[in-house]
Amino acid sequence: MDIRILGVPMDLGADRRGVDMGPSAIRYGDLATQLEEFGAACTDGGDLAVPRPEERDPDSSQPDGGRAKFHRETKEVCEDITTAVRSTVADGETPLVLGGDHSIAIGTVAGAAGPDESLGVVWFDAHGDFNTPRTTPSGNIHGMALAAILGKGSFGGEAWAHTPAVSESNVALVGLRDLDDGEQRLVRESDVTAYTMSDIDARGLPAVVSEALDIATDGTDAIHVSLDLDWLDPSEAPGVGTPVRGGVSYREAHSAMEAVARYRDQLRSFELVEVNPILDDHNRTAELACELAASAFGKRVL
Ligand code: 6HN
Ligand code: MN
Ligand code: MN
Ligand code: MN
Repeated sequence: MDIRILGVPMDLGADRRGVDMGPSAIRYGDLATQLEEFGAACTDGGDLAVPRPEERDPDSSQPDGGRAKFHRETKEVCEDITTAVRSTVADGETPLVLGGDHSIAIGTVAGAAGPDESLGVVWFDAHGDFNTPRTTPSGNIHGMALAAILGKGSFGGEAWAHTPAVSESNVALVGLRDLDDGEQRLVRESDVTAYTMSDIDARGLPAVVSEALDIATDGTDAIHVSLDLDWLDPSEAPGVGTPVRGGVSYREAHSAMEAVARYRDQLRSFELVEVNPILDDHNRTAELACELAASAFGKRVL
């Protein structure tokens, strides 16, 4: 498998500064070496340019009364991500996109989905990222990323990235434990499948993850896997912008990524987001992100 690393030092979609340093911290965690150790060929495509929030006006207000901070800048960056991901796929390589906050997924998914194809998505996260500019309590686009991908909400007067390649019935969220009220309603009304931490408690992680992968691969041409590091319990992954107690354990996270690796022929793109080195404990979360990527791309003990 040929992997191309693409860094997106993006933090316009989140309140707390620091996730823009995620790509650097993950590379410092020896990502490329870990992938090459088990035989993956790995190139680094460098970082995309992202404007600094201090240089811009967040200008969050939307014509319909909603709020989405830095929506213009975020759209521009996402277009660049889409272009970079598309050309990576066209070159026969698998994009491994390093965030940055979760808003980058809007760009990644649009680039991963070919014009006449269908794409399934598995979204590992404590959060639903299913707000719209009208339901958001924060105005932060990282909390709206999945909704935007599915064409929900109005940004600058129109739906954002509506990616026809992604059908709600092929989207699975795994590990939810923190949803805002309006967001909860939108998840319920949608056709996505949402697994909460309670589902994982009741059924066990392997059963839930295998069902999520079934949903994403059912009738689709390929899948995108988005891994928000706040999916893990903060005791394992303290370096994230929006930690929530009660997440999955170190072993459960590896088990899930090993399940992803069983579908690596269908794995179109993979994403590591929300690593915040400022809040981390000696780069532990970034190193964990590297390990989990290696598991997802097929690293085996034996
Ligand atoms: N993430 N639901 C909160 C919001 O502001 O919309 C938190 C979102 C967190 C997003 O972790 O990718
Ligand atoms: Mn701009
Ligand atoms: Mn997220
Ligand atoms: Mn999250």
